[in-house]
Amino acid sequence: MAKNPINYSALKKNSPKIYKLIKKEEKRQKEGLEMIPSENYVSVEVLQALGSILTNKYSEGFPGRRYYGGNDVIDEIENYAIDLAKKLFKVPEALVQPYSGSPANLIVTMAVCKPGDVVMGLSLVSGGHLTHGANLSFSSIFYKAVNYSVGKDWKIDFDELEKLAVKNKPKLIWVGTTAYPFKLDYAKFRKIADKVGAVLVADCSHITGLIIAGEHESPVPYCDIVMTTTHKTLRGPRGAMILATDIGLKKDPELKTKLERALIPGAQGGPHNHQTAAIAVSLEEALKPSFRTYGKQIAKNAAVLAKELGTVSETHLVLLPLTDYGYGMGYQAQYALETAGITVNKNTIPGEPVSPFYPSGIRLGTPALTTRGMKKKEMIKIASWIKSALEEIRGHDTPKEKELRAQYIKDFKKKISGNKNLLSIKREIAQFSQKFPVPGID
Ligand code: DSN
Repeated sequence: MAKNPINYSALKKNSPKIYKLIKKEEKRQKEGLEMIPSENYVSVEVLQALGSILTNKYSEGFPGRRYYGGNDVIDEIENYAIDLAKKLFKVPEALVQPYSGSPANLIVTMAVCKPGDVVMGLSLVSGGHLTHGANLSFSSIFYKAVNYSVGKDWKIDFDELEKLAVKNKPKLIWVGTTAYPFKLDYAKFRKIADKVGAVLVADCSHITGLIIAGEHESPVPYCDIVMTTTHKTLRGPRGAMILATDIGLKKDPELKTKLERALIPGAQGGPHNHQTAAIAVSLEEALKPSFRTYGKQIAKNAAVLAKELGTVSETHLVLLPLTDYGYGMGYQAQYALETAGITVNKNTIPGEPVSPFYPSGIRLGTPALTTRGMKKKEMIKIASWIKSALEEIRGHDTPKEKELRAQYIKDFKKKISGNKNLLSIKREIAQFSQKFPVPGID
């Protein structure tokens, strides 16, 4: 990793308000433990590409086929990013312009389906994503969404999935998760998709880094299309890529054109060229052998963390039920941990007994901590801090009466924000974190 050459002197002088807020956020990112599994720390090189003058240019269209002039350099940048994506994922076609994961999933759905077609995805409460058919998302507003779920063992229930697919004849089946601690069996998904004639699309955003590291199987040999965000385990800037596989193109030679049209004019306008360049930089990084080591370490760390917390993980994340601590404890746990300098997110658990707003679990991940160089010893220490912090939420159950909940949480926050144990953990963590640098932050 390069030493930090990020210089904010002009911002400091001329936009002091934003400068100070950046510095405040730098302190939070450096002194705390970032454990939201979809977050990471990008390299200085990625930051530099992202902060470049490439943001000044409009480039609607694709390399060699732009609406505006002056795009020769942008074409080179985008072609380079596309080539790197094709090489890394071993696919024949790649689109690197999607602004982020949700627009990318809209683009994929528009390319594959007509409004009203059936789309199937894992339910939100089972660890799926909003854009795979959740209520209020475009995916259920403009399409007929059918959700499959996980069984009692928290693993995807393939019997249910198959029955639902046979009954509803989906045009598209999503295989992808946001809060699922197990490996995915793409071959089983393929078999079901083939049985009902569905297009199979992987949204591997969360686990892309693990796939590159060889820790998880690649969806490319099984799926028609693969979508990944670039800012999670892949450790690039915010953004996304859509990859068309050999299977997908063989079945539908028009697939690339359909995806491009759904992107522009379908869902987006001009690409974010600074983002494209930063994606290229992160793909260069992901092609290095050191990235394989990084990806493997993410999974090793998550397995240790899970074991210490009394559960299991085959991925980069731990989905921790808090039912032993009380009723609807996710919110309280998130806030108590934040007070202690540990950032996680409250999360529903399969069969959620309370509500998505006052859920019964938390989701924690290791990608960002692993980027800082933490390993087994540190995971054990962090698990002990987490367990100690969670003791402080006992007795603070979410009220059964819905109308009392908002005020209860307000009062809880006030009470816990001065908790001595949590504040003492926060000081210890700030000290401990000094040893693990964050790229771009002195
Ligand atoms: N918000 C992302 C996550 O945290 O999993 C998914 O889009």
